This record gives sequence, C-alpha cells and structure tokens, in this order.
Amino acid sequence: MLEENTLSIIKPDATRRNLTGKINSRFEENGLRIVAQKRLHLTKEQAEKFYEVHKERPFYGELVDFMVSGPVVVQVLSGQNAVAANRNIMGDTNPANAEEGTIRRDFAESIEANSVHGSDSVENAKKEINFFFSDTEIVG
Ligand code: IDP
Ligand code: MG
Repeated sequence: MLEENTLSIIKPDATRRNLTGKINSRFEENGLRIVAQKRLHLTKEQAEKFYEVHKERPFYGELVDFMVSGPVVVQVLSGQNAVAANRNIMGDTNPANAEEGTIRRDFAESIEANSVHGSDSVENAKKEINFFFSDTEIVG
C-alpha cells in the first residue's frame, strides 16, 4: 500500500463557474482525502515560478496569464497511489482526449482552461506541495 500526497489545483476556469465542490466530490468519491487546502489569487511571479518547467513551450505566457485570471484552490490530496490516482481522475490534458467520467472530460473548457492541475510524479508532488504549504498546514 503506497500512501502518497499529491498537489492539486482547481484552476480559474473552474472557480469562475463555481465548480469547486463538484470537482472535490470526484476526489473524495474516488478515495482521495483533502488534507490541506487554500483559495488564492496567484501573483504573476508565483504562476511563472510554478510553471517554470514549461517556460520554453509556446503556450507558457498564455498559461501564466490564465492562471492569474481568477482565484485558484490549491490543495493536497492524500491516498493510495495518490499521484497516479489523481491523474486518472483528472483525465488527459486535452479534454477532447480525456476519458468519459474524468474531470477534464466533464468540466474543462479547452486544453489550456482544463479545470485542474495534478502533480505528475512523487518527486514533483513533494516540490509542488512545498511551493504552497508548510508541514503544519497539512493535516491528515
Ligand atoms: P498536465 O496539466 O496534464 O500535466 P502539462 O503538459 O504539464 O499538462 O501542461 C501544463 C498545463 O499547460 C496544462 O494543464 C494546460 O493548462 C496547459 N497546456 C498544455 N498544453 C497546452 C497547449 O497545447 N496549449 C495551451 N495550453 C496548454
Ligand atoms: Mg503537468
């Protein structure tokens, strides 16, 4: 049994449409537990730093603008194989390719405004969680 933590972000397209509760129900119904959570309006500097790995990609500037276009909910999800489990619940980056019943298939507006972020490895999850949360803010 691999108990893990992963970082989840509910993106501005979803908070704007008041989908926070609906999205979080998907995580809870699928066995993940929200063990830390805060609603933030990211600064441009924070969004640029968070998505630094993508800075050479053509969509980087637009992605940063999108991520600061409204509030986000940053949260830590905990559970067995939480990193992979969260990615499965989210679905493919492009909602057109996402499987039925996934968050992105059901809620995303576009490949960019795709409602949720999820860490893609255990190593990146640790870094991304530390980016937003101190240890005392994570309560399992
Ligand atoms: P992921 O969120 O599924 O891990 P990444 O490839 O890490 O996908 O891309 C990070 C984010 O950048 C995506 O969630 C999406 O918001 C945005 N993005 C990815 N590919 C494109 C694209 O081709 N055009 C516009 N935005 C994109
Ligand atoms: Mg990614």
